[in-house]
Amino acid sequence: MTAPSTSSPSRAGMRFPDQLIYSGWETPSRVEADLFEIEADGEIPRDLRGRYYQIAPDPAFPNRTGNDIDFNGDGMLRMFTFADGHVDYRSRYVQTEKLKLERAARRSLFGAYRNPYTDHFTVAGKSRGAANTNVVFHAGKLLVLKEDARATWVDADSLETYGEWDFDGAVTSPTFTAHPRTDPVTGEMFAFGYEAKGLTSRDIAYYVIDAHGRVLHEVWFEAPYTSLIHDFVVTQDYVVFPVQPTTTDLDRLKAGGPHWMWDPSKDTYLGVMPRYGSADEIRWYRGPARYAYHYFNAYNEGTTIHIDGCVSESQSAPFMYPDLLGNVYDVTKGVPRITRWTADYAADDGDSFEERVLQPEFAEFPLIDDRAETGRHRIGFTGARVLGDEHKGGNVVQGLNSILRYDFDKQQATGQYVLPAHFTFQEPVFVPRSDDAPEGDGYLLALANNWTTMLNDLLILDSTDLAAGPLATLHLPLRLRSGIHGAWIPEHLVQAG
Ligand code: V55
Ligand code: FE
Repeated sequence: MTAPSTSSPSRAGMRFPDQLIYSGWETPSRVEADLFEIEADGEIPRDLRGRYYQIAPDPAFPNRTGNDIDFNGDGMLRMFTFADGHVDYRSRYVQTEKLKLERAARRSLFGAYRNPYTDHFTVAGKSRGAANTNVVFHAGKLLVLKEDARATWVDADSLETYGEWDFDGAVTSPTFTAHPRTDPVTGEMFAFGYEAKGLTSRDIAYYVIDAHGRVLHEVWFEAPYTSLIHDFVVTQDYVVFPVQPTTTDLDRLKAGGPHWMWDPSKDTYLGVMPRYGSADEIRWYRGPARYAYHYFNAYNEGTTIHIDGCVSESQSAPFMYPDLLGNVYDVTKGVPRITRWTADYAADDGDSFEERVLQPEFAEFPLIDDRAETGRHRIGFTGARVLGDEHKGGNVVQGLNSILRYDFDKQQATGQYVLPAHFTFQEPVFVPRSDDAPEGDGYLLALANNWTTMLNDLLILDSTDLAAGPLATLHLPLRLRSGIHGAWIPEHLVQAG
């Protein structure tokens, strides 16, 4: 049985090649499922009422270059619906322009990650957005995000795709970060696009979008150099753009090379601007080469700004972003650790920022209680990797087998859950126990990869007693390829959307 198609479909059978990124946990799952009443051990808290959305790169076709990186797969949106102690599951591909074109051809037409020079000529100028990195709910819309493209609007219940969303034409940047920040009091969403004037451009467009989805404030400026700006932070009074030496090169792209490489010869710059400021108010603070994919949050006390993230001394994903100078990868330098950067916007004695490593363990996928975002956070959670274990991972460097609770006031870990052997974690999300529960008091939801059965569990942990282990474990009859980010949306917000 073949579906009719307007362009000529490939005659060859479809087969993913024998490559690391298509094997193990990263074997494409590709299943669009509806699952009613997931099996569970333990008691699912009845006050969990809402949706846990998570998005994963899940290649629909083998990449036409014969290999790929994880960050290039087509977005598969997953939704766990929690109600009255029961959980249902749904997954759907985000129907991007890319996926629709490739389905019509029954093969991949878009090539390497963020390199249009590797595309089939028939898709020149088409959106390369894979909608595979994060999911946010703002102003009644569920948006799936990929930082090299516009946001994609999807239905919060059916998961049907409405299409790319440019905020009624107000966001003209062709790129939109996968990590917007939200002020929980004003409902404002802070976002940016980088490479905003085209491939490898230094331009950054910054947007403040109000609670109704209208653009309130917009600033365009140039970074000291073009870099992978995956996340940023916003405080009550400032916004911080981290520029770190994972760099690009147009000639390299034209030759079919990787979009990003790690360049340890360059400095890190933190661009600090008042939250509703202008380009001429940006101050750049300088430090040695560092990389942080993700930050917990940042807050300011007067003009002093504290930025908490998971920072490594070199690129933590060298298999994706190789060293430009050909240095042999130093595993210890690639370990991201909970780290605080501090900068003073009013300082008149130079342009450096302070750095303090707070915790020695490998930590990635940091998060806070969203109710503290842009304000002073005291509690953080993060995926972590207990060193010296024999756990398997999607890749050797980033296998997470633990979740850590970190108290930024006490500057110490105040809870940890370590999975049994042969399990690894995907990113956790936090759900407050109630609207007025203290900061960090609630639940953590996290997919656990069971490497024995090659199936997923979804664990529900008490965020105040991680060591006690899961309150409930949901058992899926599916393997869910490694997701990137997710979000918990309370049911009353979904219904009001
Ligand atoms: C990241 C993920 C991406 C990407 C760039 O987690 C950075 C970091 C899933 O796609 O395109
Ligand atoms: Fe991210």
